[in-house]
Amino acid sequence: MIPHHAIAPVMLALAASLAQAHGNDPPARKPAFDGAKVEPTAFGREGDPRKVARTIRVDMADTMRFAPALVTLRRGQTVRFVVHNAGQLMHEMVLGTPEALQAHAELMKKFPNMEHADPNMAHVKPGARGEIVWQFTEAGTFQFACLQPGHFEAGMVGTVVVK
Ligand SMILES: [Cu+2]
Repeated sequence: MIPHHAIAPVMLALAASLAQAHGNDPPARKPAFDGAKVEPTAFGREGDPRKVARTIRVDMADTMRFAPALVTLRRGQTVRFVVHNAGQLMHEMVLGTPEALQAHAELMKKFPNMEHADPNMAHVKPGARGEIVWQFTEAGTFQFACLQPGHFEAGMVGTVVVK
């Protein structure tokens, strides 16, 4: 039998790491831009903050809408989205293909506290603002969505057209 005093510190450490992985802690911080680590996707790639050609303010509200809900860009442009949350609820802006966002929304329903902090997303607390710097390397029609459980289904989706 292992004495209790030997187990307690282990249990505490385990509880602390679980509390970090779940719950309502501040969302994990995105690492700084590293060009060597950028992975291309069907809708572009993480943008270099030094090469931003355009800044677009996006407002999110508890009406489950983005404003603007339609953004038109040129292929190759690096854009900084400055994402404001004017609501009382947590919101987020996640860029992707319609298919990927749909799949991600399904996953969020199953795992509402799922931790994710990728370059294509900004989680924004009420009254706060976040940022996404993204280079749209492919022409096409893409989307941005709030994947907080129920928000996507309520219509919190916008469109990015890259020409
Ligand atoms: Cu939302």
